[in-house]
Amino acid sequence: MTIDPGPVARLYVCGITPYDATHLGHAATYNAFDLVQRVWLDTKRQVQYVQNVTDVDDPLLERAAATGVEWTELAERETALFREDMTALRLLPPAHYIGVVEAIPAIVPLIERLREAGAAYELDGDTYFSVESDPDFGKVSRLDAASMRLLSAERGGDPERSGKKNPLDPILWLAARPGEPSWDGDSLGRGRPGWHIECVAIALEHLGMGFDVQGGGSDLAFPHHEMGASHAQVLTGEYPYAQAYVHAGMVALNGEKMSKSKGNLVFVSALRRAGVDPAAIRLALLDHHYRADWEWTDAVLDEAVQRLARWRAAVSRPDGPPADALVEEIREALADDLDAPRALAAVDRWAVAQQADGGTDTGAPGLASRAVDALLGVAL
Ligand code: 5CA
Ligand code: ZN
Repeated sequence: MTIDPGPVARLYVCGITPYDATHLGHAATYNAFDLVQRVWLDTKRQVQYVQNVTDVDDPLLERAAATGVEWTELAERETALFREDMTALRLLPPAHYIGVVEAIPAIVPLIERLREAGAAYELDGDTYFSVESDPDFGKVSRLDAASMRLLSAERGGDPERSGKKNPLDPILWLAARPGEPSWDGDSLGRGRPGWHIECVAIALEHLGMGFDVQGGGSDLAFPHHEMGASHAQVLTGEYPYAQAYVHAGMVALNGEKMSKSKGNLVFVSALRRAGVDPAAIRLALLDHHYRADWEWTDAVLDEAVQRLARWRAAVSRPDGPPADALVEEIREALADDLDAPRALAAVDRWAVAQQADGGTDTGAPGLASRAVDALLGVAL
């Protein structure tokens, strides 16, 4: 797929649900979109990058209740840690970092408009979106009905609930439950928003329809990005919601997708505390193509640590072989569907040549180092 934004590129990346620390799966996904941003900046575009934080949601409320912490406190603590981790990994921050709770006043009127348009309906006080109201429903994930149904049940939907028009219909507004936080929803009554409409409200407010890239991990293609697209397309009567939906592969540990619900996690903050250089963590992530599913192992990190040492040794020399071609190779690799592993291989070759016969270009180590920093986010 070719993604060719105008002078102002618009990027929305789904943010974390802050009930636990950032693991390497999260980091890999945000690393992928950081590369997107760097490529756009390098090609002289401005970037409007928006990210949300799902600071109220079922798993967050459950974790808070189970650990006896206020849900707001848990969300604040984990969001702060996420931001520290992202800074340590040198991921460029979004221009707008928006919490769902602060977006509720923008979410409510969108749901009301969907209801007025006949695209939403009430069920025992809750409000659902009717997927059949969008003629383009299904175009994001291109899945068959059976797969959609399966994934809906796995990923926060409730296809088994009776009374729904279509089992896939997602919740827009959940009526207040005892003991759970709720907000004034005007004509919707007290309650809290459904997951997909949250991201839509934030994206439409800060980017508008037809933005360039909606990003996230591949587990968000359905239902999250599919439903978000439908909500927005029905709301505005425009198509598409995003020009491209870009999904990063899943990082596994011990043969299974790293996930907070399974608990098979390696945390960025734990590695940092153990003294691992964040630049090595980033190199470990960069050594996998963003679309690939891959497995985190100690060997992956060891190789990255060694590579970082080799690169640092190479750029610390007073001179070396010319690096202009290297800069172009990195650029070309990233322009080719963000082929970061190919970019790393190019730097490896330069570093090997540097060690082998030196070279006399006194500007080369500095140029190589600045290119690796600017294009790959790794400070040497
Ligand atoms: N708050 C929602 C998005 S609005 C959410 O999915 N939060 S999350 O904390 O579960 O995930 C944050 C991001 O990390 C998502 O893009 C998700 O697709 C990605 N992600 C989660 N687990 C992994 C994994 N094991 N490998 C790669 N990416 C992952
Ligand atoms: Zn989202």
